[in-house]
Amino acid sequence: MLKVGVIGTGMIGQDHIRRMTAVLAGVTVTAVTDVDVETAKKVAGGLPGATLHLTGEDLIADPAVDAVLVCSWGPTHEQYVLASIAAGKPVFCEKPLATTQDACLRIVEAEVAAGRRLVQVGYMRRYDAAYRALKRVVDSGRIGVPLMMHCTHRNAGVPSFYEKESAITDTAVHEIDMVRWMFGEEITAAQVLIPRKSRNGGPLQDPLILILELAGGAIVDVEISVNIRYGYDIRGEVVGEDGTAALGEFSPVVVRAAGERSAPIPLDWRERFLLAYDVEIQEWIDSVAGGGEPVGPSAWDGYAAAVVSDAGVAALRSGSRVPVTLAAQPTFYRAPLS
Ligand code: NAD
Ligand code: ISE
Repeated sequence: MLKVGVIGTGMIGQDHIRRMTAVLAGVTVTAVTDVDVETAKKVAGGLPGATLHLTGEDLIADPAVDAVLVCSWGPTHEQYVLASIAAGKPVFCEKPLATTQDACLRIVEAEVAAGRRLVQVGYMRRYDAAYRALKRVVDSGRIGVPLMMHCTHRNAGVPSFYEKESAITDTAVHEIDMVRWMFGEEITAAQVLIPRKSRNGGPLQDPLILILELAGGAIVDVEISVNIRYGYDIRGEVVGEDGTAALGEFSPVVVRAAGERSAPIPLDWRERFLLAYDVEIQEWIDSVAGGGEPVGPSAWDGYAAAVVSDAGVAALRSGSRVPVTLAAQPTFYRAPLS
């Protein structure tokens, strides 16, 4: 039974605790912490036998914690991931790995120095049945060489701490990781187009279109709308030389009534990616239980996504096309992107 400590008991922290206690196998949540002590106390109250720690560092040092799940805000990820590596404990870090590429590189360097993989990053689209099916079609060659991909990432709304740059660093960063995995190639440049501003966007520039260039010449466009109001809508279509392949519609039911055909739209990421998170966390548990290494998105993947995300932010601010340059990849990470 893998004993997991959770840092950050907000929205996704509570959702991962729910799945680890009620859905998944081979795991028990033994400790929690949050700077919001009242919330952490409430969450700990629902976990018989779990310890409430006042700091993330105390939780990481707890002998009753075999592995760490970091679900706190992005700017706090680096300190907890580095402390977990120093303690020799596997750490699953929600995206982004860290909020700057320099911080991600420090994590990469610490993991390489530790000499074994300890870090996995929460890019859950790689575990989603629809994205996996789309990748299987692309890899099969059935639609020919992929030339373009059109992506849509729409949120009904976003929290009040969300900033102009968050559209890239917090939202489109999922497409940045997914595209590297889907095409098996690095992203080489980013550009941002700014359409007419939505009246629902408040102080944000909403929507945005992010254009990503890939090493092999394919081009990907990502519509990012984070105040679309009607629901959470994720789409993707790959255009190949001989055909196209797109993610299917999410809804499990279609209603025909009163002269209309309708289907429900998910409210947010928890509903749309419910099963992907289940598979992602179960595979992580199974891989690290008994001293094994994680096999999902690595610290290098977290670093590569951060470099592209930084380029996207620079492109948003400057209006220019910004090239992406990655550091030399340590041989430690030289495995296929898939
Ligand atoms: P949230 O604000 O609901 O929860 C974050 C929690 O972290 C809060 O309770 C906050 O008090 C706590 N916290 C902040 N600083 C801390 C610190 N130093 N130590 C301990 N706790 C601290 O946010 P959320 O939506 O749950 O997002 C958390 C992380 O998960 C973010 O990195 C976000 O990008 C990521 N996320 C990923 C997905 C996904 O689809 N994979 C979805 C949502 C959020
Ligand atoms: C959130 O943090 C997520 O990761 C969701 O998957 C994404 O859709 C949303 O835009 C982010 O704020």
